[in-house]
Amino acid sequence: MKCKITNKMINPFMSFGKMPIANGFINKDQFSEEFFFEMQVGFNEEISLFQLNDHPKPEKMFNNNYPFFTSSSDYMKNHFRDYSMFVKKFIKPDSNIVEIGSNDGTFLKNFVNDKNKIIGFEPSQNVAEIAKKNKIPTLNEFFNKKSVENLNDFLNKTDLICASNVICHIPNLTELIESVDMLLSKNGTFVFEEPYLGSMFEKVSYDQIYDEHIYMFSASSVSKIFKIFNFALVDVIPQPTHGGSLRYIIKRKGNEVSSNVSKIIEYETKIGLDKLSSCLNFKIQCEESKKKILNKINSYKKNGKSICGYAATSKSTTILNYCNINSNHIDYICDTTKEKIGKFSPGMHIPIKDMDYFHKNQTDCVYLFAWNHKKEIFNKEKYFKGEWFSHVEL
Ligand code: DWN
Repeated sequence: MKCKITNKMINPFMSFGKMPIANGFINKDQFSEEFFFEMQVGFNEEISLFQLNDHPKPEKMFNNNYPFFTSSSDYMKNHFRDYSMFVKKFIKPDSNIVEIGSNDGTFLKNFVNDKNKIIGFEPSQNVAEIAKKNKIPTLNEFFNKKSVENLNDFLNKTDLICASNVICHIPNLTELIESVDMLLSKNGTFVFEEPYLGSMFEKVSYDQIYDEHIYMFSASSVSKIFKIFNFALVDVIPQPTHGGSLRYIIKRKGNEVSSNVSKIIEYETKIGLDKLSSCLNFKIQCEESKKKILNKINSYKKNGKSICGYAATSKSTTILNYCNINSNHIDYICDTTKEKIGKFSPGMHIPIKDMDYFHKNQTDCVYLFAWNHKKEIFNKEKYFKGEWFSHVEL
């Protein structure tokens, strides 16, 4: 595949095999027409960017039936309230604010009572509808040059653009940054947070890689990419969300840069996060992780234990399909999302049940697929007497 920023060929270093749409939960009558793509990953050393070799068209993933809602986690709701407090230092009482991939409006709702003019871009119609119902100004569109070019009130007049767990979903980073450039005021700030490549390598949480996650960023890659477009990474702040994320603060070139940036880039260089060699090491660790989890599950089964999954996350699609774990291993996956309940997991077709089912049917062992929400979930399920496990350390 050609890198969309440098236009150079990148050779994939690893394949996770055939993958379905990570959030493509389906009914039985759709099994035969399910879409799959070969999920290979590559690394562009020139800009230190970890990326998918190929990905389904965005419309195949983000449409009228997107089943992920930011508000499904109380912890994340609090996180977004704190995030909104953090960004207030970048705005005036009447500043314009844009969010890219605003989902159900969990973040923007923290601004609706202020004098700020806000707009969220959300391409999944069912999710955008929820935000609109909650009176959060939302455009049901992908964020690109075409969708921003007629926003006269916002062009060059937006003091703050935010995004969370979204920039890695956008294939054309060049157009993304050019669209940000069209909106941002002279002293405007672009803040986004994403799962961190360094945390994924450390935890061997390869389940962060799926169709929607086209890129895994680091401070090194973000700094190099934005430099090409005359922007600068001026600060970077680690976040505990999604197993370890980084919050990137971007401004037009010429602004003061925090020492956090050079510190983290030095650290990344020291551990080789900017080199293909760490990816090759990660590949070996993924293969070991796969063997380990299969041994664990097979040993539970041999000992007559029942197993279910907890939370039908996008991430679980990668684990189940890469490790070939199906309903012979896992009886069902419980989840709180009504749009997933009653359907089957992508590719492996494990039934999705509601939480009531989980509480009424005592299972011996539970694969925690939402390991990133373990604190919140363990707190809710403190009366569960069985054994929790996952491919990452709990
Ligand atoms: O980037 C993305 C992240 C932010 O959200 C998207 N590409 C899609 C999605 O990924 P995910 O599905 O892996 O996200 P979570 O937040 O790890 O998991 C959400 C799922 O877990 C939902 O289906 C709801 C479920 N869940 C649950 O059943 N009980 C979540 C919590 C916290 C719970 O207590």
